[in-house]
Amino acid sequence: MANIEILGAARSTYVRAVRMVCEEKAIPYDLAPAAPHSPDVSAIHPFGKIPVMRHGDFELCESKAIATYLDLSFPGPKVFPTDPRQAALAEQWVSLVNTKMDGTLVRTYLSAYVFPKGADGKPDRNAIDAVMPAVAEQIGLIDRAVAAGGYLAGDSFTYADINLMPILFYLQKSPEGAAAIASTAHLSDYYQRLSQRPSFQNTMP
Ligand SMILES: N[C@@H](CCC(=O)N[C@@H](CS)C(=O)NCC(=O)O)C(=O)O
Repeated sequence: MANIEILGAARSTYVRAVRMVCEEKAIPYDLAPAAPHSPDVSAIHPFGKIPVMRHGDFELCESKAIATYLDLSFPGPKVFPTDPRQAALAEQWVSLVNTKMDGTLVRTYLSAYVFPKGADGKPDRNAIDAVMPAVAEQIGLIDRAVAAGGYLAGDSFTYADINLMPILFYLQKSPEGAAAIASTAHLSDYYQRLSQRPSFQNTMP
């Protein structure tokens, strides 16, 4: 059987998450650099988003679906728990991050730095200030979530953590995001601990 082929850009948080699954499970894979809406990507994802995956003649899009396929198809540590409650908690956190927090933390806050729209090509200070209450609220929510068990879903590392870590990586590199994480009681430790994992180190953008 052919290697797993992940199409996408290394800088994408969603691409990094599926690559981290490959690394955690020691799945051989190739990263084929591809931009959103490029022909190869749009042939697989109906809205042209990255990552997409090829495995032999099987093609798949959407990071969570790709992660599930990898977890079910390959040996190695499970990134989706089998215990019903822990599995549901992992799903819950993937959903919360992808449907709400990605919009606030990545598409609004971080994008203000990556795609500056202010005067003189600088980041739009008003846009950043406007989103900061929501950023602080969501950082606080994650901080409380990891307080008890040290992970998002109970007391073990799951795809919920994998899905979040690439976002925290960029937050750590932005002034207000780094300050917000540094001020937390638990999230700061969580980030430092999980960022030591080889799957995270081996997928640096
Ligand atoms: N729901 C998708 C989201 C993927 C996504 O938004 N990828 C971004 C890059 S991080 C992208 O392709 N953006 C281009 C666009 O939305 O047009 C997934 O989980 O794979």
